[in-house]
Amino acid sequence: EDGYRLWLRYDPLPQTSALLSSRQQITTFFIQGQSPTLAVLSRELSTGLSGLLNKEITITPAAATADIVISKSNNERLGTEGFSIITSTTGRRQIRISANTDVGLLYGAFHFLRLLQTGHPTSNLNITSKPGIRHRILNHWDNLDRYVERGYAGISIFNWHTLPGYIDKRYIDYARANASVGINGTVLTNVNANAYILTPDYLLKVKALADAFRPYGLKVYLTARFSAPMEMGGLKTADPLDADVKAWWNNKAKEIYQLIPDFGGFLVKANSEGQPGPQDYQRTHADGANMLADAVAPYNGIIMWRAFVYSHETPEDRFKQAYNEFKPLDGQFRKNVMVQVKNGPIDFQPREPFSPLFGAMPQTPVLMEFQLTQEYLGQGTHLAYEAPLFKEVLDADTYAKGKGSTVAKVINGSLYDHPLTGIAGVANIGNDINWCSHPFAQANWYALGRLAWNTALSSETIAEEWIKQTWSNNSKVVAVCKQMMLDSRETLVNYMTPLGLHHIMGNGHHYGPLPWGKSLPRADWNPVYYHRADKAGIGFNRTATGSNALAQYTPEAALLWRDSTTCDEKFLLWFHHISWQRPMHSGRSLWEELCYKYNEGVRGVKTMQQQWSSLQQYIDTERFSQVQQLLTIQYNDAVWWRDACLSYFSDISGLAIPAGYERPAQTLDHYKSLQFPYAPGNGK
Ligand code: BDP
Repeated sequence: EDGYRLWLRYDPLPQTSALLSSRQQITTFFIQGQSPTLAVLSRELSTGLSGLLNKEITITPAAATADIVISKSNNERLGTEGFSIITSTTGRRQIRISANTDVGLLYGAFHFLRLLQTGHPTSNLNITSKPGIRHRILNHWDNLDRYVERGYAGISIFNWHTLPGYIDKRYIDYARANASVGINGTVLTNVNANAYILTPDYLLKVKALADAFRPYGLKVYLTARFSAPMEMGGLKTADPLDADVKAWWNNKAKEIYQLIPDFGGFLVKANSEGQPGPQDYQRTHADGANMLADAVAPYNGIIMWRAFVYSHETPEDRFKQAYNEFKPLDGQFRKNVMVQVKNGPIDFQPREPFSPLFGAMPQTPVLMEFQLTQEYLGQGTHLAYEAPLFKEVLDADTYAKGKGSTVAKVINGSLYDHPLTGIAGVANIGNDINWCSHPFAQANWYALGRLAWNTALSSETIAEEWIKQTWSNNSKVVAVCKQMMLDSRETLVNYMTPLGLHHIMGNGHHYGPLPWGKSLPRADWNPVYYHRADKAGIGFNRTATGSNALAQYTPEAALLWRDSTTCDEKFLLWFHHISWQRPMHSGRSLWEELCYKYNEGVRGVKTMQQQWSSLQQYIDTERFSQVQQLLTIQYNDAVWWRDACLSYFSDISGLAIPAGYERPAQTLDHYKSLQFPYAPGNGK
């Protein structure tokens, strides 16, 4: 058991009463019609059902005598991707899976397999389901040489060398896995884009992938390097208002759509971290986005234009820059443009307040960007289940149209009535045998798909589904793994960045603690910029007496954080510079609370180790040992984080670590001297 099968293992189910009745009930299925998607569906259903029910399941040409009937419906409520699953009892007892489209049927079949695999009785189903968000997309930060930026699971699964001639089985299993959780788009290339992907040879390779993915409802997108017309087209400029530049992109779009008629469109990172963009020509982000939007519009393509920008010159609080740049452009984008916003204002930290852009651009569809790959969350070695992080953001209230204007409602288009909606996850997938390196990291891929389908699902439900399919239906395994997963993110926050600390990780690679870091040329690349600890206190004052980033939120949303005495302590140091002596809700001083939290983090990892050990007899040896080894690394890292950070903050504040807590084993100088040459680089 090497983890390759992900959550689609289809091993025989345990003999519960629900299973016995499904087993009795199901022997044949019928599929109405024929298409590549239906062929995929048929294969999945026969392997899945035969495996789970441990008996031979066959396809039958006669609907009337089949136990499962898959057929098209004409039901407006289901839209283009929704499905219904109904156990009908009139006449012969049949399970009827219906949808308006083939891909809807495929989603329905996968859902049915999930129900079985998670132990649901199938004798009385009455389900209708459709996705709340239209574009549910993975963003691969994969370079053409297969190095994955911020990737911790091997090299890219996309092997440009052997494409288009060779279709690796992985591509198919990748598409299956995505379809099984409703992910319907994939951006194949890094946001730090390489123009070569747009050359005719590469486009043939992209076409081969698009053809392989199409039956699974998975559309292909690419990143567009803004300067491509110069680098590849020999033009003197990439000015978006220049007629030749527009013509170049129009022709490029035409060329792509001739090969790939359902090509999704482009994702663009422009004028950010050294990438070219419209501002190089004194044009706005809207000018740039609209030029590309016009090129793909005739083919129903979309542009996902990233708001992750921060200027090289502005000394302004980096927190504020995306909002300052994009808010004034609201209303200026074409209809097929979405602005893609990271969940928080800085950069995928273990905890961030939601980005103030959510809710602030009523006339623009705003697409959520989460990061599945754990750049700042212990990378490939730490167990960190991210659904609680995603949910915290989705459930946050922007108050943009009064109470209840959650980020989820911004994203699903309901708040401002936008039909174009999207959610993206920066992929954590590579060519490791088990795809994601850490066996538990697969859950983050799974969670993105499930939440994109339905933002109302709880982290608990998603964890439970995933565990049952990935590990076991055994109730002890489910209970223990679920607890581990649900606590894991808060545990990680505690040993890395408690109480609203942020961006105090190692330079460049972002692994391990570096709270003393101040060596980089830009102030806002340095940890000391973010925590601002001094003799008196710690934290970044973002209130009116500081950078006033809080003013970017609606007054009601800002109210949660504005007053340091009522501010949710989880976010305290995001917004306030606080005296070390300040009493916290617990009665401890801020300094003592910090010591307490770091120790809680270490304790949390120890608990996870014990929980995992208690499952040894229920888990296959290979995966058991993998997780066990990784938890040991995580434990040692948590101790390292705690001891390095507390040594440093103790030095700055002049306060000793209170009695009762373990002392750091080494001196501060020792922690400062640690080099970490093995950390995956930042790939720039
Ligand atoms: C940061 C990463 C960097 C990415 C950048 C981005 O450190 O590698 O290129 O975000 O999102 O998180 O563009």
